[in-house]
Formats: sequence, C-alpha cells, structure tokens
Amino acid sequence: MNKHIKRSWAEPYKMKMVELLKMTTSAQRKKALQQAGYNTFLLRSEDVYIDLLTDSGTSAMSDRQWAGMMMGDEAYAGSWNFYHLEEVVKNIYGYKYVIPTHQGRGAENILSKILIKKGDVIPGNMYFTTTRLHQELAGGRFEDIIIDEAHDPDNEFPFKGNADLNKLQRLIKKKGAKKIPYISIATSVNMAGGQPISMKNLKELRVLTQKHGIRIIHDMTRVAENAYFIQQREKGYQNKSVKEIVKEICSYTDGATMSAKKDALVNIGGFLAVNDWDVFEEARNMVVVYEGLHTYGGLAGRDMEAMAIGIGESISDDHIRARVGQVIYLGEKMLDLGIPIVKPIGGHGVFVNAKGFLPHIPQNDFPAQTLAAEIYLDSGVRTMERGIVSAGRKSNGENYYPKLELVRFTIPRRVYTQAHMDVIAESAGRVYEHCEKIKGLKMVYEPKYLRFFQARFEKLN
Ligand code: P70
Repeated sequence: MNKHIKRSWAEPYKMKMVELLKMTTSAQRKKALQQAGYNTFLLRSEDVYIDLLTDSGTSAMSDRQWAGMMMGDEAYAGSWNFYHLEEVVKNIYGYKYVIPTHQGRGAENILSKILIKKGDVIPGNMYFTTTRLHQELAGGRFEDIIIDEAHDPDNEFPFKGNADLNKLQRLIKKKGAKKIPYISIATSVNMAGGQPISMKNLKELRVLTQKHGIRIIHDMTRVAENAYFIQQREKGYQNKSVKEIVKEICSYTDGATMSAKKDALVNIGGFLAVNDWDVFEEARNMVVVYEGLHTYGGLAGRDMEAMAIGIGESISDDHIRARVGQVIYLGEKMLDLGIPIVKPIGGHGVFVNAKGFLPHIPQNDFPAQTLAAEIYLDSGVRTMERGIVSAGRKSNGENYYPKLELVRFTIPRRVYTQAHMDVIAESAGRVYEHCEKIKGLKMVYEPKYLRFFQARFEKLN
C-alpha cells in the first residue's frame, strides 16, 4: 500500500533566525495604499505582510554565505573575494572573463555601450524593462523575436521562452547582419511569466547566428530555474544535473549579463561575463567610469564573497526542486480556485492574468495595476504590475500595448513557508469573488524612464 504514497519535496534547509513581520488592519492598508498612489513600489515595506514584489535581492542567504560576508577582503584593488568570484564564474558557467557590477543593469549599461551603434537592432526573446532601455539609450532598437505562444497566457507550450527562428531570419534579411550586434537571449523569460527556453532552440540559434557572425548575449539572471525546467521537460536531459545543464546553456552563448540578486541568492551584486578579449578589455576600462575598479565593480569584498558562494548553492538540484516546487504549489492552489494565471506555471512566481481576472477594465485603465492594489488591500500581500504600466512608451511617445497584462506574485528564495503560500492564494481567491465590483485607475504622475517604479494613480469612480 505504501507504494501509493507520493514523495513530497521539502526545503533542503532549516531556519535558525527569523524576521518578525508586522500585521496590519484593513484601514491601515487603505491609508498606506492611498499614500503610495496605488503603486506597490511606493509602499513602505513595514506596511507589507508578505512581500511578493520581487525575487530580486530578497532571498535568504545561507549560514555559509553569511560566514563568507565575514571574510570580506575590503581592499580597494585585488580583493581575494574577486578572484574567488572569477574562479566560480569560470568553473560553473564557463565564461572566460568576468567583470563585477553592482547589479544586472550595471552590466547591461556597459555591454550596450560597447556593442551597440546608433541605428542597430537587437532581437530578443521578449523585452525586459532595464535591458531594453539600455539598448535604446545606446542608440539601438529592440525587436521581439519570441514565439507567438509566449504572448498567450493560456497556451501550455512547455518552452514559451523560445525564440522564433523565422522571425530572426526575416529580421536578418531585412536589416542585414551588420546592423545586429548581438541577439539578447534570456533564460527564464521574466515578462512572459518565467518561461524557459529549450536547449534545442538555443542550439539552433547558435547555428544560425554563427552563420551570420552574430553574437548571443545571455541574460542569465534566472539560468538555474531554466535549467531545472529543461531537466524536467526536455528529452535527453532527465539524467543530467542542473549544474551540467547550466554549463551547457552558457556554452552556446558568447557572453552574459547577470543580476545575481535572483538565482545567485544575494541581496546585491551582478556581473558581465564575456569570452571575447576585445570586448572584455573595453568593458574593463568602462567599468571604472560607471561602477568602480574592475576588481570590485561597485561591490564590497563581502558582497562578492556572498555571490561566489551563492552561485554554488544556486545550481544544487535539491535547492532548485524545492524553489520551483514552492512556486508550483502556489500556482496550483490558485488554479484550484479558478483564478486565471499564466500557464505553464513559471519558475520564479505565479503570474495572474489581469485581463482575465478583471475583463471589464480596459487596458487604458490599468487592470494589472488595479489588481495589485486590491490584493494588497485585502491581505497586505504585495505584488507587482507587469502590463501596460511596465511596458512604458515608444520613443515617439505612444504607449506600448503589451498582449500580456499580468500581476506577478514573485516568490523570494528560501524565505516564505507553505502556510504563507496558502494565505496568498486565499487572498487572490477572495478578491476574485468580488472582481466585478472593482474599478480601474487613472495615472496622475508619470516619470520619463521606467515609469512603473514611481508612477502615481487615483481610483476611477
Ligand atoms: C525583477 C528584477 C531584474 C532583471 C531581470 C532580468 C531578466 C535584468 C534585470 C535587471 C528587478 C526589477 C527591474 C526592473 C523592473 C522591476 C523589477 N529584475 N534582467 O523584479 O537586474 O535589477 O539587478 O539591475 O529580471 O524582476 P537588476
């Protein structure tokens, strides 16, 4: 009989320190939300009960990482923690040269400035806000080449992060390979709902780009989560470790930008990694202008040490199974309650389809922004808008109208329990019960760059 009892995953760690949370009343939340202009980025974190704004810099470090923090070599130049980080990046990811940066966008800035010329086009498997902005600021234009399935929240294709080779081929034909300095490939596509790219697609991309002499730059922010999905879903990878799969993914690319605040389990840090000596040389020179000397890149020695240790922990099969397992647990709870979410469930969070949740609110009245505000009001759970506000405006001033209008319930790594997941799903379920009574928002303040961070809204009557 025992053979019918399933074997659940559980966390491969236990707690030895906890952070106490403040519980709030509905009246307190209403006031906090108004003060924040209905923008969850503008809430004070002490007014938040469960913080699902982001998985970025919010993970819990291990005792080993904290021990590493105590061994920070805070020399201005040549800290041994830098050499440790360099060795880990070379060994685990396989890239030849490494430049630390304060976080992901620091690496994006340097890379975009070096590789992009005015008038260039950068194809990518869906935009990411900071990545696209740095491409534009460097004089380039982003072009989406992700497969159409990625824009459909209900399509259950297992690799919705794949690039569409036909779209890429057409673009190369139209613009010429000389106008394409690199293609920007993210593993675990954030804006598509944490959807993976397959190894097969990456290999095909490698063949095509090599033919045209175009580089592939890898946004490897969530590479370990992508590797886990390859292990679970792609033929031929079931018996490979996440570590092996991560290395293989990197081998098909020429360089990478990394926000180590996600997969790599640190509160701050990132890097640029490249295989090309000439690009490295320029980047090593440029980093001193924007970040700091090339052996610290805006980080303390202790931060680089925590990152070096975190990278090692991030590619453990036991870790990643529990990490993604928790996200899937939450997603399945929401599906049981009938809540429209992006399928398949992603690696770093559950993405609720606000167009399906609030079908009576037009996109111009910000359904995802509205839903994020309502969830906070109900339970103190903070989520993030990933729809028309995040998409921003084109250079001619027109709004982008993204097909996906989502609210991201992002799960920090090693932070919350399964009971927290229950509370979150129940809150979404409660708001769903009275969804038809919810009204949209109007934007009353709009910053020029990355407006979602600081925009303010008022309730429509
Ligand atoms: C998030 C964070 C950061 C990120 C990313 C990918 C795939 C690069 C970066 C930049 C933080 C964030 C950033 C902009 C808007 C909202 C939130 N994503 N590539 O929460 O890295 O933040 O270290 O500069 O996901 O998804 P960094």
